[in-house]
Parts: sequence; structure tokens; C-alpha cells
Amino acid sequence: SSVEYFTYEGMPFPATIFSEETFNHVEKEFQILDDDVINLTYPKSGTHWMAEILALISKEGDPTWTQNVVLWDRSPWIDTTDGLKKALESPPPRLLNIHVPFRLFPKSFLQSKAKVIYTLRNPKDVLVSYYHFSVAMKILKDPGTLQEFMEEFLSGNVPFGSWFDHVKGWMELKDKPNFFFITYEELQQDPKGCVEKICHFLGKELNRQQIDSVVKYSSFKKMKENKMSNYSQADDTLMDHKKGQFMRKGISGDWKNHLTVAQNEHFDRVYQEKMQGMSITFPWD
Ligand code: PPS
Repeated sequence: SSVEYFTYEGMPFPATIFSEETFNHVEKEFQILDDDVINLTYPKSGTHWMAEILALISKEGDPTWTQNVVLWDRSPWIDTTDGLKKALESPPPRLLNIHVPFRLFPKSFLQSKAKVIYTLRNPKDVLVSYYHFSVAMKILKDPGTLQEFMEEFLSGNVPFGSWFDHVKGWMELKDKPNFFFITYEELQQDPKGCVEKICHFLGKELNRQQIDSVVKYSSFKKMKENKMSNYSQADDTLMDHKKGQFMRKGISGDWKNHLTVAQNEHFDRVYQEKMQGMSITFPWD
């Protein structure tokens, strides 16, 4: 299929939902408000999961909102043209999603008290998830084989660029008091403990029952059943629902079912080279 891409700051983007004008506006003009909560991720790292958790926390675990309003209306993606428009029309307090690297993030953040939650995921699982997503999304280029897509991914030639640059750029902020980072793997291992930590970070004290409800309704199973969160509402012009499901597997380590030994070794070499000097260790290291 012929899908039109444009290049912004060295990264390729489909022209259907992104634009240079939007990226520019987001970086230079968008006003982050002190009570904004920002869900920040590299694509396929748990954006929807965290968006569901944050929406449920904001309603003390009551699922009415998440079951009646589609996820991207509760928490617009401000780096898309439609999402930016929605965010600008939304009354505070806002929940906002964004995928951009630090250098393209709203500059107004630096003077604000807004809280940012950065979720990262094992990049091998990100690769596999991104690959399947690209197969099903009509607005993304046909990824070819996994081998071909892996090369593009490792060199950062995919929407939102290099996973390595994204993580390295954002990790510089890790000690800021209004920045919280968490991994998809920790969320899997201890969802309750993670929800408690997120509540604490947000200054939102929920009781035990409310915490349990957040965990329950943000589980993969519940989200897969919730048509407001499972992507089934995505327009046919965006996604070919016959070619794949957004709520695909929702597990850690699926890369083992997809990468060959040689591909895995190659990935490890690139990872080591790009991440050397990082002082943080991740659950997959
Ligand atoms: S996007 O398009 O960038 O916003 O995608 P994103 O939401 O970041 O990532 C999609 C992957 O997250 C999985 N997912 C979940 N895993 C566990 N629990 C819950 N509740 C959950 N919700 C979404 C989703 O299945 C995608 O991962 P894969 O590996 O493809 O299954």
C-alpha cells in the first residue's frame, strides 16, 4: 500500500494524523497546566494501559467513565492533529497522552508543576508489538518482514524515532520531583504496588477497595472486553481490524516467540552499544 510519510526532526511520520504544524505548536506554544497529568511513552510501551489506570485513579476506581467514553477522548494524544484540538478544548484537570522525544516536548513544561509519568517497556517487546501494529494499521507503512522492520526500528527510522534516543533523552529528567518513571514489566509483576506508587506520586490517596478496582478494570482481560479501551472504535480508515488486534497479547517476553537467535544477538549488540554509559538498570537487563 502507498502510505505518505513526511520527515520531522529526522523521524518519519504518516501525514494522515500527524503534521509539522501540530508538532511545532505542541513544542513551542502548547501551555502545560499545573494540574495536567501527562502519560508519556515511546509507542507500544503501555500507553493505553497507563491511560486506563490514570483515568480510573482520577475517578477513585469507578469504571463508569472508562466504560462510557472512548480512551482517546478521555486522554487525547496531543501530538496528533485531532488530539491537540481536543486537548485545547478540554477543561482542566486534563489527562494527556504524548509520544514525543524530550526535545519536542512542550517547552512550557519546564516552568510547570504538571506531573509526567513515563512508561518504558523492554524494547524487544516494543519491536514485536510495533511490528504487529504496523501490519494492521492502514496509516502505517507495510513493515515487510520482521527482519526488515527490526533494521528500521534499530536505526530509529520509524514514527517517533529511536527507542534508545527516546529513553536516554527522558531519563535525564528522572530526578525531577514531577517526573515518575515506571516499566511495563513492573506493572505486570505487581500491578497493585504500581497503582499505589502512582497514586502516591499524584497525591491521590485511594482506599484499598478503590485501588483493587483500578487494578481490576485496567487488567488486560477487562480492557480487551471494554469497547471504549480496546481500539474496536478505531475508524476503518485507520486500522484493518481483520489484520490484527490492538489488544494483542499483553505479555512480557513475547519477543522470544518471534526473534531468531541471530536476530536476538544482533539486537543485544545494538542495545549494548547505544545504551552504554546509562547508569540505570531495567527489569530486562
Ligand atoms: S500505542 O499505539 O503506542 O498507544 O500502543 P500502547 O498502548 O503503548 O501499547 C500497546 C501494547 O500494550 C498492550 N496492552 C496491555 N498489556 C497489559 N495489560 C493491559 N491492560 C494492556 N493494554 C494494552 C497491548 O496488548 C500492546 O502490546 P502487545 O505486545 O502488542 O500485546
